[in-house]
Amino acid sequence: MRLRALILAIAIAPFVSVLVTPAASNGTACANLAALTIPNVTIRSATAMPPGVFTPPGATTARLELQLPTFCRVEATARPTSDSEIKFEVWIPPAEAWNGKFEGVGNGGYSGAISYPAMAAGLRRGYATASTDTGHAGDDVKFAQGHPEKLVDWAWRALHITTETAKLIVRDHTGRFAEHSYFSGCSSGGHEAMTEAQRFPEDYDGIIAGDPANNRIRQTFGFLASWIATHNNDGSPIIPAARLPLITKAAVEACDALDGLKDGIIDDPRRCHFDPAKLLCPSTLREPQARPEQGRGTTGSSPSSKEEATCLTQPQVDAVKKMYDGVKNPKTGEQIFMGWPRGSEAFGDSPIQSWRQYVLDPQEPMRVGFFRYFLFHDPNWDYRTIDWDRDLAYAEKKLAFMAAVDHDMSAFKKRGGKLLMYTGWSDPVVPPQDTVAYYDAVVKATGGLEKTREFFRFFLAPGMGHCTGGPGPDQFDTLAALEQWVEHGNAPDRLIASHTTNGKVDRTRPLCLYPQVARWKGTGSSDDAANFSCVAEPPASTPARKTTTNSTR
Ligand SMILES: [Ca+2]
Repeated sequence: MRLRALILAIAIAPFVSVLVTPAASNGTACANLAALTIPNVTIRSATAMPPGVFTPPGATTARLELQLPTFCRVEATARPTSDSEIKFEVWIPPAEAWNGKFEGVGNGGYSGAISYPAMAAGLRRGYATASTDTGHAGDDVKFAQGHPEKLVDWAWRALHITTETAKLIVRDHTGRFAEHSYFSGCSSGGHEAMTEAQRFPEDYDGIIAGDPANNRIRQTFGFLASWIATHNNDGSPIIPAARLPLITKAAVEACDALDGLKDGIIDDPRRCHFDPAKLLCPSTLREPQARPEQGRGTTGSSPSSKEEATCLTQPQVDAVKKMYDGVKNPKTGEQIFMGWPRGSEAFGDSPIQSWRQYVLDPQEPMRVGFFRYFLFHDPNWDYRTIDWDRDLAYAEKKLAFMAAVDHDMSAFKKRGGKLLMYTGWSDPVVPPQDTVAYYDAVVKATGGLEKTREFFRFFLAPGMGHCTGGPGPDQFDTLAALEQWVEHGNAPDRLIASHTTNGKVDRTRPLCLYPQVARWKGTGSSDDAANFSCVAEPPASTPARKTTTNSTR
């Protein structure tokens, strides 16, 4: 549309066309970018891409195909060390489509893949954009076995080098540096976001950190503790995956109304104290009387299969409690890592919408390779020998560069950077309580909430899972909000989020500026964001009320 307006303007007033085409490129033609001589960087290809379907390299299904406008595609490899092989791509819109800005996009898990869909989204919005594979291929942490520099590349170096180099390539092609630079990532991308803000505050003007896995070392200890707590000695899960929805249902029933609105969402799991013992099977309850010699959790009795579908055995109850409680240092009592919130047990069908993907389903503790390949350099290390005190201290000393947990964000604040963080209150992968604790610590180090909000704002999404999904509204435009903040000084007080079922929006809500919470005003549809206020304190006693539409999804 912008292009059409431009052509029209030129047609009407050709003699002033020079005034309306400031975006005309004075830079190097796309194909000629292959001749750039950036130190330690090889440009593998530079191609002017026609509009149409782009199939990401390695894509095996049509589902992964992307419909793209025309752009300049640059494929490159950076080798900052002899052990490095950091692949990245830079996509640049043509002059008339470029919004003058740059967006770096983040990765997931231990990555090993360029984030093509996120690049596509940036390109469609007019951004020049870049993504890296973080220096290796695939999500298996074995990549760093015998390759300590590749671990550094993954932890921080690949993204920083990609960012610096991409900005230069954009400049060389367009003839000018981008006016603003943004970074957007969730999960590991959220970790990358925090790394950039803390380690390289000059890289980005605005940063979006979603469900950040920035407390990476302790997160890995959390996965280990959770796996041990939920698996028998033979490696079989104590809690059958099929039993998880039962627990979520009971937790939601117990805590839904705490926020004054029965809408199928636990607004703040910190205020929910649902006890899974409420689900204990009646026959198990009778067990101590029948056979008092048998201890808790060791009973060999099994409730009838009919009961099992609707209740939990004592060992299952114990395992669920350990998931909620997180892991403590047995020597000092310190909370090593937060547990997972009530409501995150199973709220959807896919394994990542429950405790399955990162805790219950794996045959061994998730990311056990962290200990075997990064920390102890012993592929045969037995995870049941973990020393929660000394091994954690050793890990935090040896692998400190793998986490981004600095509370001092003053350098990013001083350079005028803006950071927008969000997380889902039902996240079963990165415990939201850890993200809350991190923000609280930054507030303390910064000198209070107001001073922190000047550059760092946090939004919690009730009922949202890991980056997306869940019964709560999970779609919101963080980039638009951040652009308003960085470019116009309009700091976001709320984000309007929507929830869709079968492609249709069936609920909108404000996500409020932490620590504010969204409260229904008492009139109008409770599925319409307009009928909610962001308030500092929840009302003392608001009677529970049914929603105006279906409350269970
Ligand atoms: Ca509720």
